[in-house]
Amino acid sequence: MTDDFSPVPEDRFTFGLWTIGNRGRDPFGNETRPLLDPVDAVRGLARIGAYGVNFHDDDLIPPGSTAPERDGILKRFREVLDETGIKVPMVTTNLFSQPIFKSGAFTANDPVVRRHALRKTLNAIDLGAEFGAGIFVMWGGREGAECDAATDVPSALDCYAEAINACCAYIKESGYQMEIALEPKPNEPRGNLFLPTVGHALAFIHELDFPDMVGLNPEFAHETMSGLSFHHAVAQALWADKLFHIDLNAQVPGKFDQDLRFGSEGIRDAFYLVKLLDDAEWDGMRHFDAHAYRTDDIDGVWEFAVGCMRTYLVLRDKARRFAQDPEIQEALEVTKVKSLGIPTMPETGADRFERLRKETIDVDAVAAVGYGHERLDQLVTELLMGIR
Ligand code: GCO
Ligand code: MN
Ligand code: MN
Repeated sequence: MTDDFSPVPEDRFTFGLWTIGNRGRDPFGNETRPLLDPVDAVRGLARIGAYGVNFHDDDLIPPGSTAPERDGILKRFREVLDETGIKVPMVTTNLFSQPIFKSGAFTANDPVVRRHALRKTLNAIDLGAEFGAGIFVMWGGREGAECDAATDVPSALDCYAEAINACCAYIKESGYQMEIALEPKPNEPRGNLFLPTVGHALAFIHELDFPDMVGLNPEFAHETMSGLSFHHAVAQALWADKLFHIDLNAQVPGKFDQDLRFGSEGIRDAFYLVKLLDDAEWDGMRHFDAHAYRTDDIDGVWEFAVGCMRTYLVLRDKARRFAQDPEIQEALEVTKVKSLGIPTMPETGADRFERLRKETIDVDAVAAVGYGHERLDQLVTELLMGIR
């Protein structure tokens, strides 16, 4: 079936090998799906209209592969990319699965572990460059603590910064066109993770040696786990020119990291997010970092992937209707939202504070004005429910 909500590569939707290849394992249960060959994953993505595929080093090249095995895997993968036109916009490194990283990678107390993590990351950067990836995501899955006595947060952050500085220097010295996107998360798998929110990560970037090369990869589920608005977090990242990449999925607040199909929960926040990206004409990759319910087989996986993209396109259509709906536009006038574009103090000159002070207004009259939020919010609700 092809309709107005059928994705095409120009929509810039991407998936990770680990997302469509997710086998349904959870802390209580084993895999419910067989391995998905990366070559079949790429063919499937091309079939459903995606733009690209992203991967961790270990997703493509299983740890322990010999050099000839590695060459064979890369050759097959390159061939299927050429055959399908699927791109590799982002790569990342797995610094969380292997036991050596049980107490952190870039922030492990033992410098032997930190050096091992850095070596693995430099190799993954090379791998990304080989496939033309412009974004390198860093999610510090094991950077954190349960036993706070066993770490020292400021020193751990120094180590975190040192590793990122080294990666930036390596990218520059290698002549690669690549930027780093940090992915904040509050907890899981560690009790507390370093750089827990978009706000923490934004502040951290300015302490780095090459702040221009480092931005964010915010994730819907991660901010929601902290009880924060994802739409607001992304808006601030955009405002700071730091939205380098985005991880889309769905999450219920107060629950474990669910990685649900985009829009399956939190549809309102998802709507405002899509509207934000569309209004800003943001041209980055819409990456779905989510996976199918473990109840499903491979057919369900492709239903899931198509569902993520269709929901995004439906919400994009709603965002455009929002802009054209006369009643919504009228209600927006009442809110005075466009007046945010008026500077508060346009005055210049040495007497500007004096002029501000001299101005008189009718405080009670201004305070008595209603802004019509109830009407506007109901109109948005009706738009989302499909009757506008
Ligand atoms: C998670 C994270 C990961 C990262 C991925 C890319 O909660 O497991 O979201 O899926 O996004 O490792 O770095
Ligand atoms: Mn996640
Ligand atoms: Mn993620």
